[in-house]
Amino acid sequence: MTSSSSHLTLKEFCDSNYKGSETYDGLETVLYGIASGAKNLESQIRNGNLLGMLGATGDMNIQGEIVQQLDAISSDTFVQEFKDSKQVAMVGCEEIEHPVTFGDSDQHKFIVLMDPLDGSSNIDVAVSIGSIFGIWKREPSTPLNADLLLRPGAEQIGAVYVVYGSCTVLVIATEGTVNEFTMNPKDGEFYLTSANLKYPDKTPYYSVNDGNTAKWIDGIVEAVDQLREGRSQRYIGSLVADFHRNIIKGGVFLYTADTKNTVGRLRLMYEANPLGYVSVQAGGAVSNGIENILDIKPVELHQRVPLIIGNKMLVEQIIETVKKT
Ligand code: AHM
Ligand code: MG
Repeated sequence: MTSSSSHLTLKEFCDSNYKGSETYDGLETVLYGIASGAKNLESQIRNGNLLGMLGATGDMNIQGEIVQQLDAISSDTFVQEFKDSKQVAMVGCEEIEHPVTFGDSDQHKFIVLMDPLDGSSNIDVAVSIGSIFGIWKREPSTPLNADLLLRPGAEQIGAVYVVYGSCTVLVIATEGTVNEFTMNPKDGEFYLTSANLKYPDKTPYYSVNDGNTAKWIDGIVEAVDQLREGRSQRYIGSLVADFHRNIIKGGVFLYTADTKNTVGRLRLMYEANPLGYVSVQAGGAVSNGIENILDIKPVELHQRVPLIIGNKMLVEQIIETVKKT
């Protein structure tokens, strides 16, 4: 067994990869903020049942969904971390109607869009949940307005996600590389556990909510039938955890439009764009069935999108099957 001392710490990794780089300088402070927020949340999630922090707040969010106590706590936690970083100019958040603005100095050079707690329906039942972040650059002196956030996912300079599962992992993607860090619960530090992650060629898994079959168009019914051949279905119901399994073990996730979710269910800015960016850096793909999701020019902060994400060959196979059916 290797000890954590044989792994690079997040700080050592950031020092050698981001410090002093023209694009990424300052990003390390944003990443430390995410790591600190994740460590804090990890403990609240593990103890939530004992501390009376599970269950709903009684409020409804902008998405029309019931807000869980931990949704609100995670949103507040990361907003505070980004404010304290003094590097983030604005944050868009799945739980907050309007963007949160921190400062417009030249030092405030990053924009973050986040789903602070993905998989809300799994909070109360001890199943993996996570946090998702897309990171954009803000050029000096650019005015802070909503348009600064409504940019295609292809303009992200990085994306990060955390999975609070049987262990807590933090995955960071920047141009061409995806790196996984695991939290050591003894010291709360994140250590590099997988460098330069790429999807494996094998694709043992597909992830879809089968309960929606009757609502799908014929092309998706056919595409899922094809996926079933020789593969196991794995569906956690927390996108970030399903995505993490598929990137490591191989597979594809889809949540397309159906008669109930006519424009898709998942959020372009908080879920599809950041995970889409990670997927592409790992050699995979992301599509709404028609185009690369990262090329979509967003019109609205909270917009939803059909999502097909994972192994490139499988994403293409699904699109082809839908076209032909
Ligand atoms: P959330 O961000 O409020 O948790 O909602 C998004 C979640 C995804 O994590 C998951 O893939 C999907 O909703 C599950 O939806 P369904 O219960 O319809 O299968
Ligand atoms: Mg979510």
